[in-house]
Amino acid sequence: MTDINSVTTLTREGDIAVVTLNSPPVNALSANVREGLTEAFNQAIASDAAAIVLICDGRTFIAGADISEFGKAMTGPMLPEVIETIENSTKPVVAAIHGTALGGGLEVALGCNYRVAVPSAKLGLPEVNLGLLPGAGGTQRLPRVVGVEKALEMITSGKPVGAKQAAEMGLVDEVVAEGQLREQAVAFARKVVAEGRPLKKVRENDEKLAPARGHPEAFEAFRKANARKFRGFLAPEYCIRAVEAAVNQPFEQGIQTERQLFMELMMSPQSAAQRYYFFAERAAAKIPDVPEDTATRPIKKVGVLGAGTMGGGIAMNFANAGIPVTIVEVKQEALDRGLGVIRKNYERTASRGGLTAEQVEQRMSLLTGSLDMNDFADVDLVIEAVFERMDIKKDVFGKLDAICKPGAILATNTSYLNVDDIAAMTSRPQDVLGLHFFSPANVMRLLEIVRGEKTSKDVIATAMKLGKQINKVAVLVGVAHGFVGNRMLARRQEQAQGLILEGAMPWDVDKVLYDFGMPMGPFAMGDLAGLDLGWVKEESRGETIRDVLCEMDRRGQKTGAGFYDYDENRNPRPSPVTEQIIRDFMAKKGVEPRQITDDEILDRNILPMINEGAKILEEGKAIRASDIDVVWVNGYGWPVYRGGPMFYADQLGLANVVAKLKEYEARYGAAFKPAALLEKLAAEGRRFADLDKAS
Ligand code: 3H9
Repeated sequence: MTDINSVTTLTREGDIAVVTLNSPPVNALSANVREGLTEAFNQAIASDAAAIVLICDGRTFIAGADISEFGKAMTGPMLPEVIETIENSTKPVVAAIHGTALGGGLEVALGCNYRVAVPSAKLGLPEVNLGLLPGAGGTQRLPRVVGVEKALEMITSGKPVGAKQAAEMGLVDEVVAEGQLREQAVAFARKVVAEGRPLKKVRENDEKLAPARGHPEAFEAFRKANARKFRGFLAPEYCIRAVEAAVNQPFEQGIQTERQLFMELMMSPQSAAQRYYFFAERAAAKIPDVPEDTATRPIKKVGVLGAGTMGGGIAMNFANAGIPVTIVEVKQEALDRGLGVIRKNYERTASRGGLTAEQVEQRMSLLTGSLDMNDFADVDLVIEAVFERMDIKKDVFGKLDAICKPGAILATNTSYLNVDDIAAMTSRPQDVLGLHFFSPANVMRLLEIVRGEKTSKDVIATAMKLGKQINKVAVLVGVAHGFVGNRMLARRQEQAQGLILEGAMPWDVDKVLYDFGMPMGPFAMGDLAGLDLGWVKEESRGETIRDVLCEMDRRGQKTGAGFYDYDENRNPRPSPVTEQIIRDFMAKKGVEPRQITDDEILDRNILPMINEGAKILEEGKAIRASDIDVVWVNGYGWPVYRGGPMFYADQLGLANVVAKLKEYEARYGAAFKPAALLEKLAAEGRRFADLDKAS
């Protein structure tokens, strides 16, 4: 065995040379790995070995370029050069893949002559998720292996394919037995040698490109079909152009085009935001005072109180993860309705091919309905999703305290209320916390985990782990009205409501936020959620626009009208009725409508949110600025290519943010008074990101 460097070894299995990488955690292509690969391949090629196998130790094959190196000065050989060394080998090279071959990792594998993989392996080009394109030949080689259509799909979606599917596409030459990758890859290499197969390089095979030549309309159709999904993003369009180059240009020129497009993306603010976000999401999983090895409590059975939309959605998460759930409701009718809705949801997924009929039944069999809270006696975790009123929640927690076994975790799904006040109703506040799911709870990935004053560390560790298990992005937040997400949203809502009483129409406000990249604006969102959410007819005094709309039975999409009018397909139209209501309101208040610019609309929606984010940090209600961004990207559709509100503020420059807030404060008052932390950072020329680095 030869140690090439600290992360690369070269060994022999008889006549086969084996290059092994071992660079935890994911064998990313750091300078060290690139150097090791180059040297190992040079030596193996020069040796008398008949063929070469490339394999990785640890949990995965190469998971891509080392993202932490991006934006810094590069040292060592560049990845395309490394791949060229491998591709120019005079003897066959076999990539042996387990775990994930992603991005630059798959590009290395495409530089090999053959690829073998274990069934659990996944192969993909996820660069688009980082605002990039595969920049080491991936856009030129993948279409040569799997054809243009499949390559476009893989590259622009970033979604990996499993080994079996990869084999069907021709991306993997042989699927080998799990746990026997090394032996099987060596055996495969021997077979190639024994059969005297010609040394074919991916770059030389243009066969699968031919059908796309002279058909630019196919690319146009692809753009059109995905326009909604790609809206606002730069990278997917660049990916398409690179694949077009693969089709229309000779390989060498295509590689140049790819490189140029890659470099442009690499310098773009969008990619900077998306790369930041990649690490932000991973940072959120780390809690400074709860070490990663904190013992967790086993969660083998869950209870959910309430079978409404929220409770049902929450229960589905656990059934999806194979954890049995007891759902308790007050009335049989409500329980039946709730379970019926869950079944319908699963059946809808099944009808689209997402689940088999057996899987639907299997998941339903994990859900047990009951009318008796005493059935929570044996659960390890109970989540209440009852009506959002403190007296009701307090009553529920008193009961749960009496019923649940010692050590069971008691969680509230409240969106606003004080978790400490709820915990105080129990004899075990250390076992109480908030698990704030977002609607629809079976779809939305965000989970705010609310840490009460007395919540114990092992309960937090358990909740964070469980969050991952049920495929959520969990963010730990502190007790405050609306926690992180809704607290910031409230500031935006105040401004949006204010703007429509000064001269902007709801659709004017919505358009600015939509164009900024949000999936919809506040008024379209209100119509979707239902304007009568939390509205009580008997108490309505026509004091707000919403009151008037609801009194007219314009309660949003479900009644065919709200702020907007809707056609039978729920397409919105600006509503003359709403406009008149707003005008009447203004007239009554003696307000003269004025022209409000799009810039002001954007500032007034976004700046108070950033300011509130600063207050949240000041009060220690979020651990990091980047955690706030994770909340907004996952829970509220903040465009990931803008990183999140706090990253966006850093990009605007905090001094500019403070200056603008002061300008608006002078015009509109205290709602715009800059938070002390924001003023301090701005004065020191620092960013929110600097706080995170220090933590
Ligand atoms: C690329 O390849 C560009 C090329 O086309 C062109 C170049 C010229 N770099 O996610 P986890 C860290 S772009 C650096 O928690 P999992 C991660 O931060 C790249 N670090 O584990 C974390 O660190 P920590 C294309 C990386 O099991 C630790 O590894 N590739 C990288 O849930 C564990 O990660 C991608 O976009 C990296 N590439 O998931 C793949 N990857 O423990 C990105 C991971 O300190 N990676 N880390 O927090 C992934 O999708 C997942 O990490 C993976 C494992 C599926 C591999």
